[in-house]
Amino acid sequence: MAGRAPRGRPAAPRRGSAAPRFAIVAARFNERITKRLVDGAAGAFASHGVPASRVDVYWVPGSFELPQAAEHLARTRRYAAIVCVGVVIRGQTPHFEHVAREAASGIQRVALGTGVPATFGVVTALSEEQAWDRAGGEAGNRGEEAAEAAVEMAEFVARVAKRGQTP
Ligand code: INI
Repeated sequence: MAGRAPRGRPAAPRRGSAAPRFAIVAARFNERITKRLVDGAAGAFASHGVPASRVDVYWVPGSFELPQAAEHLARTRRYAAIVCVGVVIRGQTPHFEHVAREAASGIQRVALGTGVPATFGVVTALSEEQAWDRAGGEAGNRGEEAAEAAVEMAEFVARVAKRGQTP
């Protein structure tokens, strides 16, 4: 059953050099669908008051490479959070499970290992139709949801750092 991530409290936008910067890492495999996820993520950032000039988009070959790129970006300490988007479709490859699993666990490992939130906007679908549904169709947009999560997690990290305690 398709579900959507619940929306969190919107982060108050900050202006100037203190305003947070975000990265979107996008997998080129199934590029036409992934572009919709990038658009969804960019739209969510805009709706939270994050200007496009503070969102950098990076493309990598496939979802397997998403954690590698996210790790490099996280280590720069330039980003408040990193959104990873990609599309993995079963049937296109016998290594669907490997790609999907490594993308998911690798992205989580980046977040836990660096302390920079890295969110999962990877569509894992049984067919191309299902993938479109999750990229701005009937079942929402995983890129948008991952950007929403990134804004909320960036806000969480900033609050904890400011107060020195869990809010
Ligand atoms: N990468 C994807 O993002 N989605 C897929 O569906 C996919 N399939 O089907 O193979 C895919 N494979 C490429 C993989 O992510 C790597 O780029 C490749 O194995 C090189 O490391």
